[in-house]
Amino acid sequence: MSLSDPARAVLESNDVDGSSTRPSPRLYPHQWLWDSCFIAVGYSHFNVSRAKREILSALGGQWENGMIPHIRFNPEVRDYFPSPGDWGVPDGKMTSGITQPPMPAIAAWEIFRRDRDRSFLEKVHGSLCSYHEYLHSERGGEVLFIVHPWESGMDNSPIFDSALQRIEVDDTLEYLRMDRDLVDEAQRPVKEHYDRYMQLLKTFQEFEYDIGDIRRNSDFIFEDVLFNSIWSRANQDLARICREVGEDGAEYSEWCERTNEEMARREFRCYDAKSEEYVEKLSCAAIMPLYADAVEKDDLAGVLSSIDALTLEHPICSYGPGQPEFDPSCYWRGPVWVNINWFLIRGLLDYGLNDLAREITGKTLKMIGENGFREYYNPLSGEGYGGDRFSWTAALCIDIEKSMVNGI
Ligand code: 2M8
Repeated sequence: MSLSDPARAVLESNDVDGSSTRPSPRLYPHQWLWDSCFIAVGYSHFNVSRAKREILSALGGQWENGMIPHIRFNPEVRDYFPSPGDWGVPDGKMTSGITQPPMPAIAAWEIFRRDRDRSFLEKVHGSLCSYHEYLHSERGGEVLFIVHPWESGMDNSPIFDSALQRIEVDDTLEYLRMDRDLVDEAQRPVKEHYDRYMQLLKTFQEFEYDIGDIRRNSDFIFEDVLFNSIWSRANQDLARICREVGEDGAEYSEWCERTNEEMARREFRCYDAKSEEYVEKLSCAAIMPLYADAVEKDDLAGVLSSIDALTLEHPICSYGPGQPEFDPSCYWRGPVWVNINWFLIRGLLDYGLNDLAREITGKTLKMIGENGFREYYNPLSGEGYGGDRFSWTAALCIDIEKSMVNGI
């Protein structure tokens, strides 16, 4: 039985106002950047104008300096933490003060592939370019740094543990978490992590969101392979968008090349830019260079062995089993996430590794079919955790099912 119909119902039920979607009804009641990009990819298969509105709404939160924030708050919803007040961003904007993996150009290109509507690209092109200019000029150019684990989207991945440990927490820090009341606490980040997430928000406010000052003074400055692989791929797609609207996108293609070269030189390892150490832990970030087209065809052995090491009964783990921090039920410390499987499937197809892509596609759809549209899943049992009726699981399930039908 097709999963696309129930998936579509999930998306429609999480719709807020005809132009933005909650990642999940109670746990995440606002609009998140990369969630909306995945959601738009799903919508592009059955309601392309709704897909466009999702992206336009996410871009609507863009700051004057080009940064696109990772959350756009719905002013009518009060029960999510941290609230706009906790972020204290300049000019009282109703957004967070950090970004997320730079997916908008990728989503815009996916939408264009469905209906070839150039006027949509013309509408988003300026905003996408200024976002990429911001990332390039403010976040390090070739390989970008992130200033908070939330920017990676893989919030409590053990790859961030030692960088976070450096952060000293004020005695006066006080906050109330909502997520503990909604899902099992054991499946969420621990207090030690939340303290540090919140301490970073205080640092941002202390430096009035000036990224230069934050770069010099904050204890968390991290160069993540997932974020950078998406950055690379987004530059490829932005170059294509530029060509469609009659502009020269060569600069973005060059940025993509340089990021890929530098990631390869670093053997695709994440880098703690504060301690100046490579992170040797295996996480799902390791598969992302495939999606960025950053791996030479002759050098595929390394990434294939990472895929193998991340594969249990239900592929693929967000963090490698066998390492001490692996936990099959805790958020980004082991569970399967459908967006990561989607990147992997796309990357494998781009490299012509169709058998493995087909195998992972089949297992992903089976896992969703048996366990529902959950936020994340146990890689051993397939049990679903976290938010239910999770939007990006539904959206990407539609896309994955389509690629299956189209004959991989
Ligand atoms: C999770 O992150 C938010 C903070 O941004 C949270 O824990 O409350 C992450 O899984 C992130 O990748 C995702 O975009 C967000 C909404 O689904 O939830």
